[in-house]
Amino acid sequence: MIQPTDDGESYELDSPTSLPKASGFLWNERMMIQANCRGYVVAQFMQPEPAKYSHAPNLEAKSFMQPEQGYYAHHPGRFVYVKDEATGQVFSAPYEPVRVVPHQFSFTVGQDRIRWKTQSRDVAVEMGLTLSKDEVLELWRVKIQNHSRSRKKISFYPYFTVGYMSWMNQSGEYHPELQSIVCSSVTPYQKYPDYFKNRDFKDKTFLMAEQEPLSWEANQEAFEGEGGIGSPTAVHDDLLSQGDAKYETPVCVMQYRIELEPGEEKEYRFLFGAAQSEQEIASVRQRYFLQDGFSRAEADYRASIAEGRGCLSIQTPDAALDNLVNHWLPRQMFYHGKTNRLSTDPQTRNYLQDNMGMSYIQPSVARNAFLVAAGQQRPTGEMPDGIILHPEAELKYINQVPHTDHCVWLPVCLQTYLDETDDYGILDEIVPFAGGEESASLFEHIGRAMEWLIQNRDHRGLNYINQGDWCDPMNMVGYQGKGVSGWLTTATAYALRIWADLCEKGHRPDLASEFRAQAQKTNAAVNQYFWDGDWYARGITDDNVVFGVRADQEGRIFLNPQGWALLSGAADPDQRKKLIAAVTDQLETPYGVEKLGPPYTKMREDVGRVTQKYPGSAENGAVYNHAAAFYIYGLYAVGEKEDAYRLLRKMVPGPDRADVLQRGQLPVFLPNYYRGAYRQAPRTAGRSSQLFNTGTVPWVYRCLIDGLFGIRGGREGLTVAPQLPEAWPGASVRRTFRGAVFDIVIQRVPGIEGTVVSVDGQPVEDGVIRTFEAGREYRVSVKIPLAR
Ligand code: CEZ
Repeated sequence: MIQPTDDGESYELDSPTSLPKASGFLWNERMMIQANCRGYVVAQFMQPEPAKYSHAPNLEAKSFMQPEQGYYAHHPGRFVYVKDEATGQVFSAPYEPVRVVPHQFSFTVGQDRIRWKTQSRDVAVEMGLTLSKDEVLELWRVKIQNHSRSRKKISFYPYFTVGYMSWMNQSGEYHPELQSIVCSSVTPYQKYPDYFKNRDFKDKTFLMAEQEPLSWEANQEAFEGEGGIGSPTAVHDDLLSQGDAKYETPVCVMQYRIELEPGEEKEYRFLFGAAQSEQEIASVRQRYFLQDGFSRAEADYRASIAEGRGCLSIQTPDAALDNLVNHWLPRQMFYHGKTNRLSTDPQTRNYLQDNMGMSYIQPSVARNAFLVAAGQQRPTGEMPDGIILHPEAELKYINQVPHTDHCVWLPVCLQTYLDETDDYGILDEIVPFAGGEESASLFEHIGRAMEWLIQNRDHRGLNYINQGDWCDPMNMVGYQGKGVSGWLTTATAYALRIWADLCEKGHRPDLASEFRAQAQKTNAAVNQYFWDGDWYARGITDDNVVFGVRADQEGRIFLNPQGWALLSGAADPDQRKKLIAAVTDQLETPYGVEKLGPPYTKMREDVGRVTQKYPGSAENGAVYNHAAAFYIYGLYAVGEKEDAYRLLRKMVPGPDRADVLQRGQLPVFLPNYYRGAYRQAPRTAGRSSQLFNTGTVPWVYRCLIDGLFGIRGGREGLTVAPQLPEAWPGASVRRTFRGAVFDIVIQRVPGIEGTVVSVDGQPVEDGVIRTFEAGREYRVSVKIPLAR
């Protein structure tokens, strides 16, 4: 069914129907494309705001990437119809829209390409998709193979959907001089200033062929005829009608008629993408086909993706986890760090966490991001809801709703950057505040952010939530200006604790003790007002109602206050035991730990929009992997390694078939959630959102580095203190750190209590490797006690 290729770099699925939504994604700095095993595609590019070149078949809402996107017959996609000229039989690759059950099928998701192979009777079609390094272009290879023992006469039709481009102006026609079908449109607008904003838009979608087609069709309806998309009339005709579209929904279909000897195959190359003008399309043709830049572009793209290698390569008893960590987590982290989720105004918390992840891949990118974010901080210390990344950009969607948590992420995310690089010099960088009236060191900026968190509180010392904290749709707890967040108050205690440590390490012990005292005071307030006896409450509403407590029928327990109370130090050993038991008992499922439970089934006007989300979806009680990662990081922080590993492992589909089928995704990315409501709606529990935009990945990577393998950087060097699950006899890790490479072998041995570390045979007393040089490799032996 599904298996990684031998080199682990790709994952293969052998059926278009067992995991119908299984998908992979590719990206570059301008665009992103998610393609599923059946040929359906979601693609968008930046100009500078997100735009499409392959649209839905009718007007579609502009929104951010959504979870659990449904597919339908005319959903945008990339397909190849094949007609056996002798028998007239038609099938389509990869599977949609004709849905002939293939004799053989494979869907292979790789690091820099996605491939499909569909064989119906004795004709096979291979389709391969990759991107260029920095253009809005899809690079396609289509190979037709004759697996019969006789000569075959075949017509095949690349069918690339364009959809409903514009209610103002849309058309399509074939341009022989460009060997392309070019579909033109005008992005709709009504205010004249938008004309000047839109006039350079890439409003053309084109399918370009390297080999001249025998015929073509640019009119969707004419192509389908009465046969419909499942059996288009035009494919059953002898030749496509060479039609155009005139304010009609266009399409890109070409026809090739070939004769293949037994065992013979022929390959064709195509480009599909967006352009502003025919001149631009002509230059693409020149560069990619007339000067054969196609293969070079493929190689450049592969190299650009390979730059996203992580700093960990592991070999453990858990092969599926190894594959995810070695081949897919860094890739997903790199995507977030390089594209900022294709937003010109990423949410501040997302921007900081996504770049926290880049600390493990390209620290210079992370460094720049911390300075960019600080440069948009208000002189009051408050951080904005979004970070503007383009001069024409403005704060949109959720960034227009005031949230009060963004300051927390500065020290929490910077800590990872400093652990990896020891670049404390960044704290001396002078950065202006928003408005540019005043500038100060990054150190001062973060200090003010902490002060802002300390003062943005009520009389009880609890942090206001306004219209949301980390949980975006928790928008009615504090919109009247009195409601407070249990999670944010606890997270503030953790941030103050981290900042105190960084002040200490940054040679400001005076401030360190001040912030440490504030952290303790905050933890005390958390215990006074939010401890419910067995777990921590989620918050207190404008009407002073505590929620997320035993007394609640719905939303009785929330995960985030529990995880962060482990991190902030608010929970003492007895409270830890109780909250972990409560989480295990009420929120743990076979698919991971749910964000809250029981999910809300009706609106709570003193909590907000989160309670209106479908029970078990997204923030309303899904296995929300970002929140689960926080909790797992908290478990490692307090040494609860068995719970931590068990929950970490539940994030990865499989290994058993039933689990993979229920989740419905390939383990090539971590989705933002798996459906929850396991105790209420088991039929849908575990289903993947298929949404790979999520802050989960950098936190899972932190769990691996700071927790499971315990190979964490710090001012002194690399601290080695693994927390392997008891079931593992050992593990080996190749860790790159500050330019050096550490080959670490961890083994359980009898007769020892603690962890014994040696480097190249030399014992390292306290497990901190202080002396090492960039460019050198070191053999690290780590001996740990036998399993209890
Ligand atoms: O967006 C995420 C945010 O990007 O929701 C997280 C939040 O911490 C992240 O910063 C938890 O709320 O508006 C909505 O209802 C959406 O559900 C967004 O909150 C959510 C979606 O994942 C965006 O794709």
